[in-house]
Order: sequence, then C-alpha cells, then structure tokens
Amino acid sequence: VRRELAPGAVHLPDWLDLDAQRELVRACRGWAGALRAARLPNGGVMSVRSMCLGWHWYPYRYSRTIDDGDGSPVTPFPEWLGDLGRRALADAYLGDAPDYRPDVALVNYYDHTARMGLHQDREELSTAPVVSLSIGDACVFRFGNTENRGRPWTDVELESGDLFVFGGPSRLAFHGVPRTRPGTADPALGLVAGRLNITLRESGLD
Ligand code: MD5
Ligand code: FE
Repeated sequence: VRRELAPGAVHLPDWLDLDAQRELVRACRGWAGALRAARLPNGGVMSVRSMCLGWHWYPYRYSRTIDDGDGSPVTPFPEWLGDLGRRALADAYLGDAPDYRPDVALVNYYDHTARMGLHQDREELSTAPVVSLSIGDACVFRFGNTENRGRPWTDVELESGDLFVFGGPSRLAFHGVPRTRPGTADPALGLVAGRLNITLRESGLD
C-alpha cells in the first residue's frame, strides 16, 4: 500500500519487515546511552528523549559536538543508514527520487507519556526530503498545513514498520505526535516499551 497524504508526503505502511525492525531496535539500543530530554529556550523540557547521529540537533540548531551536554563529538552517521534512506526514497517516490545523501539521523524515544507538539523542521539547509521510520508502539501522527499550527490537519495512525517520507511542498508542513498507543508493540521486537522514531535528513551543512 502507498498513500500520498499531500504532494510529497507519502506513507508506506509496514515497509520494514519484522527482522529489519528488530535490527533497528538493536542498533538503537547501542546508541541509547546518549538519549536525553532536550531543554527548550522557554525553560521547558521535551517529553520525547532523543539522540543524534552525524550532526547534533538541539533546540533549534545543529552542531558537531554535544553543545547542550558534555561537549563530546556527535556519534558518526553510519553508511548503512544512508543506504536505507535511499531505498526508502526510491520506494516512496516510485524511483523518481533525487540523489539522496542523508548525513543526520535523529532517534526519538517516546515513553507512554511522551508527546511532540506541532512544529516545523527548519534547521536543515537542504530542501531534501525527511525519511521517518516508526518502530514499537503505534501513535497518532498529526500532519498539518504549511501555514500555522492550526487546522486543517490530518491524523494518521503510524504503526511499527511504517515509513513516511516528507518532501517537496510537504517538507515544511507542521507536524507532531499528540499521543502514542501504549502496549501495541509486538513483544518480538525486543523493545520493552514505547515507540522509536528514526528520521534521516540532509543537513546541508559541512
Ligand atoms: C516522530 N519526529 O514521530 C516525528 C516524525 C522530529 C519529528 O517530528 O522532528 O523529530 S518525523 C515527521 C516529519 C519530519 C519532517 C517533516 C514532516 C514530518 N512534515 O513535513 O510533516 O518522532
Ligand atoms: Fe519534526
């Protein structure tokens, strides 16, 4: 199945088979020590815990070192994730995909209380698509418009193994995760609880 929610916004449910999902859980487990709740400029703390590969993101910029933490270098972006991103784009855009060289992955972990408010992803200098992979508990994903945080939006259920690609006119759409669906993950994933989301991006930085 391939659903185009808006121009450039393509949902491929169940794109990753169970083995591929389990591999990603294993990889994320190796990186999990770097998960942290980012602090917002307004003093708030994000409920989603996240870590970065390639470039470090914190509200609202990229750096090469963990500038909102201990200052250590960011974990390198592995080549195999770039290959996965290129396969994702080719499938979502039916082969009509640009040369895609993602150099950032953001790993988001949602426990059963975590949410992500509506926002745009504007820190990247590249206009290339964002590839989003979901693993674990299902969630409600809110896909909004490009103008503001208000309506119209469309709520979509994202389940474990789903791929979503945001490119073209949808690249700067407001989006968020108003809730997850605790306990819906397949125990065979090896994820004890919660939801993982991995996004691949081209930073446009060097
Ligand atoms: C998540 N993560 O499920 C979401 C999925 C984030 C974030 O939003 O910034 O880490 S990524 C959804 C996304 C990315 C880029 C553009 C659009 C959606 N979009 O235009 O709707 O943790
Ligand atoms: Fe986002």
